[in-house]
Amino acid sequence: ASAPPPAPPYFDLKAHMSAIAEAVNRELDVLVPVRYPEKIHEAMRYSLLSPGKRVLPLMCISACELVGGSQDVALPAACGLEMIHAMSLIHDDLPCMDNDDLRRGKPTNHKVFGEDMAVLAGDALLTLAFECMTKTPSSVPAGRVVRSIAILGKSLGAQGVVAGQIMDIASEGDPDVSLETLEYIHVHKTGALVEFAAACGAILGGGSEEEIASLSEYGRCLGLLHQVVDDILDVTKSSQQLGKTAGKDVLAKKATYPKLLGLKESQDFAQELARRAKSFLSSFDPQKAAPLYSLADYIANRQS
Ligand code: GRG
Repeated sequence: ASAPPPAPPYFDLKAHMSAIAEAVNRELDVLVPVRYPEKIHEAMRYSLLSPGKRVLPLMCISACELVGGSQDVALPAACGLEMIHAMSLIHDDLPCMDNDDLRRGKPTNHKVFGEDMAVLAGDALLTLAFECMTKTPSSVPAGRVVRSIAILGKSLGAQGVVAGQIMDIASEGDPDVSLETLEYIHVHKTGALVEFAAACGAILGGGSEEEIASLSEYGRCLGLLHQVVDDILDVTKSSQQLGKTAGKDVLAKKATYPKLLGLKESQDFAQELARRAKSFLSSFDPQKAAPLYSLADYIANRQS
């Protein structure tokens, strides 16, 4: 095993997160105005502008700044990432997928706008995201933009997010899902976009090949970490809510890390993933890498 990373300097992640969320939200509001035909734009805005943590933009912008780029270089890609995140949630909630009525505490997109509009709002957000990726300042060499877009296409398609979603659907209700399959699902369904967020920030910011590779690995670890922690919280939260049998029924059918590894082992695995993620930052100036160090701890230690 490699040496543990150095202790990061104190960093106010909350303040940094709010500042980035504000900048991104302002930009998203401009990028998707209500215009003719109004209903589709309203459906897009409903999910895109609903309050989320904006973790993907944070990763993208922080990776860009870490390799010497500025926030305005990564902002269009950061907005594109949030559009893709929103579209994947809209489609994930559809009756033909997870069939969820609530998301971020509000009725899901198809519940408000209808299934047809929700599918199209997702399509429109996905295509707008690709358009958005090209809107970098003119100082950014076109080759970096093209490379980012190529990786994005691959990360989302049948070798990436879509592959994870397919395996997730295929293994639903299967009592014998293996640890390998569970990891495949998470690494593709969630990890691919998180990995891209960090890699694309590094590419657009002009990082070296080593820096781009390290930040991709960092993102990959954080994507999996997010899902392992999600699984752990499913168990620990539902054990605090005895009597809520509906949630338990869903959990009983779903393959999760605690179910396959045990709770303690899953918690250890989460700590190991956070450690591994941070080890990919060890070649950077710790002061400059502080946002990404803190983000790894934040994702590992979140309670909800
Ligand atoms: C991307 C082409 C393409 C198709 C989508 C539906 C689908 C195919 C994939 C599902 C992807 C999915 C829903 C992954 C889970 C992502 C995830 C970690 C969601 C929760 O993120 P939070 O809690 O969200 O960070 P907030 O609300 O804070 O933004």
